[in-house]
Amino acid sequence: MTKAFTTYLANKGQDLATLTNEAIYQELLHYVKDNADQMPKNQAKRKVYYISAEFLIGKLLSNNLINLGVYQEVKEALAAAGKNISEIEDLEPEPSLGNGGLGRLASCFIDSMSTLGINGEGVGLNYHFGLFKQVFKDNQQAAEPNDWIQDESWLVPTDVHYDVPFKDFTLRSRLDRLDILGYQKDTKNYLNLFDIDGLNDGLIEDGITFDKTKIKENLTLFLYPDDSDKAGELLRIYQQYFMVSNSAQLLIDEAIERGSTVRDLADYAYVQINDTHPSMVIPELIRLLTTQHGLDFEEAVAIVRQMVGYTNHTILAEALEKWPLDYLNEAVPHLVAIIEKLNDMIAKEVSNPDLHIIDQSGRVHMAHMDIHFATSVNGVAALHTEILKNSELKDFYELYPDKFNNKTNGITFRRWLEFANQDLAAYLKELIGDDYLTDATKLEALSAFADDKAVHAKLDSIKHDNKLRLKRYLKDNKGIDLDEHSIIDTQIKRFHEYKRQQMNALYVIHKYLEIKRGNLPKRKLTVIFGGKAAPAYIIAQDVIHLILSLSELINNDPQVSPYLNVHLVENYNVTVAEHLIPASDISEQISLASKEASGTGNMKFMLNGALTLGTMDGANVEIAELAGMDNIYTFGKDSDTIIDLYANQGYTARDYYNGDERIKEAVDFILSEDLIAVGNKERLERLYHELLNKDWFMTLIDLAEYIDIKETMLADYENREDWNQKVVHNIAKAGFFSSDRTIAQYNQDIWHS
Ligand code: 26Q
Repeated sequence: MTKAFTTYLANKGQDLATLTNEAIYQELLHYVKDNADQMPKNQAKRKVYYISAEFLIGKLLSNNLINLGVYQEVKEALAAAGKNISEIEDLEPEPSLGNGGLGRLASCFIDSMSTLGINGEGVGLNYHFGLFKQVFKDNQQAAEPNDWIQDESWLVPTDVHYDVPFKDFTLRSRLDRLDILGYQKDTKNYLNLFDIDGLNDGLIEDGITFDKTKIKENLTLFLYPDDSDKAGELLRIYQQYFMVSNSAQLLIDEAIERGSTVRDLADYAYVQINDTHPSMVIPELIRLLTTQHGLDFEEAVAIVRQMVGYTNHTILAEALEKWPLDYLNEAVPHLVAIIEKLNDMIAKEVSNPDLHIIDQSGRVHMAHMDIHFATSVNGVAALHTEILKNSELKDFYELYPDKFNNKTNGITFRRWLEFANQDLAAYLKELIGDDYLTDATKLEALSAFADDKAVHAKLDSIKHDNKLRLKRYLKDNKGIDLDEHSIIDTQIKRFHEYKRQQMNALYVIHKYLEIKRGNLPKRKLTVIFGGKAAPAYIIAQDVIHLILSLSELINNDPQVSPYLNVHLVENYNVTVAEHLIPASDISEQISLASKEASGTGNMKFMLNGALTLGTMDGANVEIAELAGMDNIYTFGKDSDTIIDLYANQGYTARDYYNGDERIKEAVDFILSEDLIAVGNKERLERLYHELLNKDWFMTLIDLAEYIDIKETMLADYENREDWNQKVVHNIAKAGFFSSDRTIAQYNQDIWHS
């Protein structure tokens, strides 16, 4: 039983009213850690190891308080002492152990594993400076290290160490853990983050550049350091091997401790491989079982074949990892010997060389290795899994039809509703009770209120309050002045051409020109972007530059800014998302169909009462099915059409540019004097030529439809009754997207834990 925070403080002779916010934060940290300490670790026999290079966990204080069931009580105790819990939350640094969707998904999954009482843990790396911190200078992105680890943090040190052998040296690991508490659950799990002892942050030079060759000192400095050169790629291999060797050693040790003879290892452990970044765990387990535990090669392979599953998160060819054998030989030659034997095994059974692990140019296809040796191969949304089966991995599907399955992604409602949107959560409890926190399908009871005007009014007022809260946050932290009376239209995600932020930017230009011509909208529109671009991804940087330049031009134009504002929020992260999503009216999910595996932001917006403006891609398809086509705004070419166009090289950007005056005018504006005056000519020219001459992700193919449907949506917003009816239907059907559902399916179909 959790003791009250005030009692805990009183026992230490402390009084809330006299403590500073910093001191309260420290006390809360210790209070939660003490509670977690007393909780037994889940001990179920078959343990799931969710290995992932990324865990985008977000701040932990409030999430832990919610899961302990004491958030309201602590919030009220603080308020009674004249303190504000959100000011205390502000003091916690946000770790940036992930890029985006895949890392955030892993974090929702470990929350759900604990909540469902599954013995399942995350395993990854403790990057001390995480993903870079994004800063804007001269309307461009620059990267700085995010120094997130403080003396007192959520990390719990352990005395677990392993030796990880590389070609020329051996690195000793250390393990720090985070307690992962389930929602109102009395057992806990861990997020295991491996690290090295000799890390040297003195290697960091300007921004996030550092000596990539000093592996013994740099291994856990950054997440995905720039891999645009060989040293960067090699470092990635070192990181990946370090991660999986530690995972494999931990898993075997823990299984033996729980009674395994190693021959029955698969009864004690299951490894879920989160994209191909941890794929080397397959040969590493085989190596350990043969060299340290006395099994012969065939026995070891047979065991490993029963205990790993692979999740694919992308169909972009460039993101599928293929490591040159030469590189692997430089870092981990002992693994190459095993990978070659595995490849020989497969080559004997499978004649088609396209399905082998090692290709003719000596590159190791990590996904191929996974598919051959996993019990399960899954995609992350229904459409994505169909595309894997019917096109991207068709030959593999024909070989192993039973391995392929879909697990549509989900999100944890504790963070994305209960915490992020406290007013909405409280109102839902008033209307339908709080069962939905543990059984999300209970939200369906809301449908009964779809036409209820009092409910609509309350939803409007909650949204408005969330806009005010966002306004304060953006003013205090990001230097942005938000108009809380405007329609808030939000696109937050990594910058990538396939996600088509540039299409949204072209809409903004169109709208700007319309306003300039005197076609004034009924209500002001605020278009908000957030996201980072990989430092080596030039076009994505150019799109960021376009948006920042538009923002400067438009927000400072007295003729336009009463009707239209554009903001790009600096250093988008989980905390920013927690503020933006509950305040948004429109959720931009406009990827080129077939390219977004699932998306999870789309689910968060739906749950928080924003309406989706999206293509029929990823999980948008399921959102449309569940909410009903009348309750979401879809547009654009479908995935079959796009896949055909790629197969036949059937897309020419110029045809669309020449075919619609609005498109031509918007694209041409990129090179207008007005924009060049605030922007960088070289970047704008490069983007203009890219859009006209290449446009690999087909921005222009859907732009006309996008403009039209967005206008429809803005007009529909004025009918508050219809709009709120759609909002209610969306929230009511969002239950399917709980990560508790997703994890229950993984456990039932794959893990059998
Ligand atoms: C690969 C090779 C070299 C360097 C980096 C990488 C790399 C790094 C990160 C490849 C992929 C990623 C991340 C992918 C990712 O976040 N995918 C997203 O996963 C979400 C969860 O399943 C989906 O919802 C998104 O649709 C998908 O884009």
